[in-house]
Amino acid sequence: MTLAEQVVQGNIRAAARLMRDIDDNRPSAVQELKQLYPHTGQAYIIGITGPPGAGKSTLVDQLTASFRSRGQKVGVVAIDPTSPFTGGAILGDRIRMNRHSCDEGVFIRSLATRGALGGLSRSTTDVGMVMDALGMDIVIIETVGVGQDEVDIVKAAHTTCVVMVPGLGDDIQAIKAGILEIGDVFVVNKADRDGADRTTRELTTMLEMRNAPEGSWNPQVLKTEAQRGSGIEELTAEILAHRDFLFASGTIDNFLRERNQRHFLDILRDGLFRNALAFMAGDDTLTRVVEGMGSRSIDPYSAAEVVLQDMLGNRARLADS
Ligand SMILES: Nc1nc2c(ncn2[C@@H]2O[C@H](COP(=O)(O)OP(=O)(O)O)[C@@H](O)[C@H]2O)c(=O)[nH]1
Ligand SMILES: [Mg+2]
Repeated sequence: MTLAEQVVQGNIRAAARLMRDIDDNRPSAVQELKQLYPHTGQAYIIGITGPPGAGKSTLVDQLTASFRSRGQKVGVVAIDPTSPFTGGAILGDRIRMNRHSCDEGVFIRSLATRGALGGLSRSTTDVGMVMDALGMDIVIIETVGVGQDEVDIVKAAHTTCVVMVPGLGDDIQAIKAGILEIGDVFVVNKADRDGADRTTRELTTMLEMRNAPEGSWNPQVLKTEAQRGSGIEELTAEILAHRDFLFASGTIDNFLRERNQRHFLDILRDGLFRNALAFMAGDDTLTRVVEGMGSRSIDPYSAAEVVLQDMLGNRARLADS
């Protein structure tokens, strides 16, 4: 039996092996993912993003418990963009999630690596698909909301929760509009700290100032204390309300179409880039281009066009530029 077949049958060890192969960028993983694909699309994906230390992992642990008590199986993908060798945050995640470690209905995976090719967003999608095919009803993706990679990751989630903490003060103004745009639910965690109400008010005001189109989802700002588990039921209910909205409004169709298009284009971009590198590996093109650029005898625009034309072997299909 292939790994994919075993995963579909609910084999947790096979899932873990396939995720390792994905991490290691093994070509065999792609073959398995092809087989897995028809069995995906069932899980509901929740993205949790926010600055480091906001309490995301603690919140994920509480949400996991909350969905488990509703009889749902939960997969967790925790992404830490720091070096895989520091281990700190990941170890922390493991400890925080420890109470679920004997629960067969919970599957936790930390991704620390940032592959040279494909990127974090690709491997997160792939790992999420394995959890989906394994039969997890809910897949929670925790990511530090800093860069474009992370924004791309949460865009793949059905519901995205942006986690903040009190006392950001004026910094809250510095939060990129992009973060406001991607949030379906906003959480002010550490509500036991001073300034929680103020942060909640500021966030609410910022959200109200957006010109959201008529009939679109209206994100709420909720207060939680992840450490003590307060506000978690309300948060779960809000996530489920957003899910209901997606389906009842038909927004889900557009969302899925856009997500599938991004997924395909991601893979295509990877493939093209890989091919270009492999194509140039056969000769000294790369060295010649770089040296030519140094003496300004070659410009990178023309060089890239030539490589693409040679690689694709079809000049007519390339757009004029
Ligand atoms: N005071 C307070 N501390 C919290 C709360 N939730 C989490 N923490 C603590 O904040 C720290 C960072 O939490 P963690 O979940 O690792 O944050 P992450 O980096 O966003 O994943 C830990 O020491 C948590 O125990 C809370 O509601 N109140
Ligand atoms: Mg964390």
